[in-house]
Amino acid sequence: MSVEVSVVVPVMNEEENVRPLLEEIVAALQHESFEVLFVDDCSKDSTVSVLENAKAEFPMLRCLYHGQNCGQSSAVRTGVHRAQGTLVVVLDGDGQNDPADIPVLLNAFRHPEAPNNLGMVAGERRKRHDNWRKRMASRVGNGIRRSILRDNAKDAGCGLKVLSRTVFMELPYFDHMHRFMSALILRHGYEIIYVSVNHRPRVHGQSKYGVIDRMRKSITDLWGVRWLRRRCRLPIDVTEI
Ligand SMILES: Nc1nc2c(ncn2[C@@H]2O[C@H](COP(=O)(O)OP(=O)(O)OP(=O)(O)O)[C@@H](O)[C@H]2O)c(=O)[nH]1
Ligand SMILES: [Mg+2]
Repeated sequence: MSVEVSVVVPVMNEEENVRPLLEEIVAALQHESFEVLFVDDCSKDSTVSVLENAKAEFPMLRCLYHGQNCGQSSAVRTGVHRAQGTLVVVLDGDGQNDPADIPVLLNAFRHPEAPNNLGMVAGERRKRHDNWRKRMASRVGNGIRRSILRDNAKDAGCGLKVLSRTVFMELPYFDHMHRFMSALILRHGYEIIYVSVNHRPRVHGQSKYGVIDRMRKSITDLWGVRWLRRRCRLPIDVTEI
């Protein structure tokens, strides 16, 4: 059966979250032809066996495992590379993104008045359910990134996105690229629409990123992405005669 939508979920040590999240994704997409790819990044807990056990019950579930821990961006890349759909939905595996928002993003992507060169519909979290330290760091980080990259993204850290698979395949890959999707997509001449989405508290498991570590890495990457954007020369259209 052909698949139109591929949902890609990067996970590491999310044993209690994957099963309820899978159920919510399947419920949200009952009117779609879809697959769900969970990409496990060498978890140390029972995430993989929980997914394996769910396979018999959920025929649309695909499970991919990294033999080495390579990071969230790498897991997203693996999932998108293996995806069969023309549209890819990416969301976090910790249950903080609400799968009920997926149809809203898909409708925005397919809307008859959506721009022809639409590359991505990205979520923006309405009300963050994170602690204040994280919210404050995120606000500062978003402000600095926006002023340097001029990418117009208010909430680059929101994990929920719908992308054209071919657009993702054009983007350069580097560790933590998932935080710079808007800037990278604009670099390639595509448009982005932002949609306000729900955000939920993390109920199980632990956050994988510390505030300071995340900021340190993001500052280095910021200069790299700025360089990438400045060094991009692509034609708006190509004509064959
Ligand atoms: N595959 C893979 N996934 C990861 C890795 N680190 C985090 N993730 C997943 O990426 C998603 C986001 O990670 P979180 O720890 O929730 O980080 P966050 O949502 O950016 O930040 P919080 O606000 O702290 O939750 C979750 O599904 C994690 O399991 C990793 O190294 N590899
Ligand atoms: Mg999270």
